[in-house]
Amino acid sequence: MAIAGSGALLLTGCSAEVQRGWLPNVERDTTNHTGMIQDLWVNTWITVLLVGILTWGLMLWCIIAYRRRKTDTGYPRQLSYNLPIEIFYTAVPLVMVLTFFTFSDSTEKAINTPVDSELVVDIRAKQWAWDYNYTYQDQEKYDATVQAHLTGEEGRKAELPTLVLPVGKTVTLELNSRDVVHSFWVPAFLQKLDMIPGRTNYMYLTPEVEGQFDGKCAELCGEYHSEMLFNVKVVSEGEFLNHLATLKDGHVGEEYDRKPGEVNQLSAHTTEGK
Ligand SMILES: [Cu+2]
Repeated sequence: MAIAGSGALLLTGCSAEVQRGWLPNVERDTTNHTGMIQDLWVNTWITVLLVGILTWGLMLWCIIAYRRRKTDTGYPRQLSYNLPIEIFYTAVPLVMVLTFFTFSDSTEKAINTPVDSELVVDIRAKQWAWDYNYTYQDQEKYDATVQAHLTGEEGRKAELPTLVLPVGKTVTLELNSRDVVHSFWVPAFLQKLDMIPGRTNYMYLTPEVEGQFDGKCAELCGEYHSEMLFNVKVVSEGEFLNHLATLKDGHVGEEYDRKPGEVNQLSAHTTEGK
C-alpha cells in the first residue's frame, strides 16, 4: 500500500500517457479489464524500480566503501559461509517473487473468469483474414471477410475486416482458427490470445469507450501475416444493430476449416494398401 501510495503521488500531475505507463489503451477503462491491467503494470514497475534503486545503491556502496586502498597488500580477508546472510538473501527474493505472482495471478483470474455474455462472437482466423459470427439476442449473423492489401494509400485502412462491438455490453469472443496458429490482438484492449486449430480459446470483455481501434494477428502465420489486420469499432447499440442488419443470416463455422485429419486418414489408407 505504501509503495502504491507513493507511486500514485509520484504520478499525480504527470500526463495521461505516463499515468498509463505508456500502455496503448486509449483511456483507463477502454474495456472493463484495461484498468486492472494498467494498475498491475504501473505498480509492478514502481515496485521493481524501488527494489532496483535499493540494490544498485547497496552495490555502489560496497564497491566504494570496500574498494582496495593504496595501503592494502596481498589478498583481502577470505570469507565463506555466513548462514544468516544466506538465509536472508534466499528468503527475501522468494517472498518478493511470490508477492508479484499473487498480484499477477489474481488479475489474470479476474480477466479469464467466464461471463454470461449478451453478445457472443465466434471469430475464425484464416490465412489471412477473419470470419466473424455474431450471436446477439435472437439474431445469428456472419461476416466472412477477405484480406485487404495495404498500399500505404490514404483510406485503404477502411477496407480492413471490421469487428463491430456494442459499447457497454458483455462480450464473449470465441477464438478459433481454420488452418494454422494465429493470434488475436487488439493492443488498445491490452489482451492477446492465440487461436489454435482444433480448440477454442475464450476472451471475455465489456468495451466501455466508443471508437475505432487497430487489431492484428500476432502470430507469424504465413506469407501475408503482416496484412492480417482488422479494425475494431466500438459503437452504440443502435449502430451495432444497424451493422448486424447489413450482414447475412447464419453461421460460418468449422465446416469451412481446413481439415488435415482427412488428408492423414487418406495417406494412412494408402500406406496400408501397399
Ligand atoms: Cu495469422
